[in-house]
Amino acid sequence: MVSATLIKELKGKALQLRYNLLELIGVGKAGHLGGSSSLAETIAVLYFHKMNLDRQNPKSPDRDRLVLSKGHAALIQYAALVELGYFPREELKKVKSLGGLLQGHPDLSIPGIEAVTGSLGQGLSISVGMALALRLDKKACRVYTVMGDGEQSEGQLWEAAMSAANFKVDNLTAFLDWNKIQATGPTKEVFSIPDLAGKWASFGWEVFSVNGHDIGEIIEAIEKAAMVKGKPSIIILDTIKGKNFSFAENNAAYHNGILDEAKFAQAMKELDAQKAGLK
Ligand SMILES: Cc1ncc(C[n+]2csc(CCOP(=O)(O)OP(=O)(O)O)c2C)c(N)n1
Repeated sequence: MVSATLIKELKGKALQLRYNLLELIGVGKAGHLGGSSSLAETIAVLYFHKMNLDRQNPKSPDRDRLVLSKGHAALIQYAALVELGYFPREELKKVKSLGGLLQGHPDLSIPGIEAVTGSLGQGLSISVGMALALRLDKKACRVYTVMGDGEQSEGQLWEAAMSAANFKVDNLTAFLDWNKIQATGPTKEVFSIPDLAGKWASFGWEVFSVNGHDIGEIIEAIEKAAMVKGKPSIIILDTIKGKNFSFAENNAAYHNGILDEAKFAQAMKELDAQKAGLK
């Protein structure tokens, strides 16, 4: 049972991540709000509770790794890395600008980023390699990787899924952000992949399904996944794309949409209301 104090603390972190998303996106610029905000709770749990990290040394060999396979949602990772102190806050305003540190997709020049991603389907292969290398080095670290549901149509991903099962990669936990919407519309209309849980199980993975906005459920699934021996695990996160921004929820227009001044102000107001509710 996860303590109420911890849940409250991590809810506060998830809220801070969403404020950081707004700072990153700003007014009048395109930004991946939808698929970033669907991950806020999971990213908060990983970076502020579960992952073993050394804030003074982001490259510590004993760190846990997080590979964001759905690299277009980099903003949610930047939102967390800045809170860990991996780069100065001023960088948030310079995202995607010449001379800025933060690229539109994850890049190895950014402290805390483990892999270059953005071409969908590659992050799981990278993660399997990392997990195997850590096993060879007899390191107790875990590798976490986050995929999207639209991304599930990439063939390379299933090759990686088979190899992870074949090599019994049990130091790897994957997440599937099942927000049911991809870039241009509902995933089931763009490229339908029914029974994702059944597919992953049939590929030899241990499958957990949780409410991806419920911090207690996420923590419990991560802990159960860490106990699984002899096979990799995947946690399917039932989420809402654009979560906590009413105009963006379940709305493909905010996959990589632009916030005008009115929408930005509304988004801020909605987060402020949530903040007041957390007190
Ligand atoms: C190989 C490849 N093909 C196409 C794209 C363009 N693209 C960027 S995001 C996206 C949709 C991804 O949907 P999903 O995985 O569900 O992400 P989420 O909705 O969670 O943001 C696509 C097709 C890409 N980045 N890589």
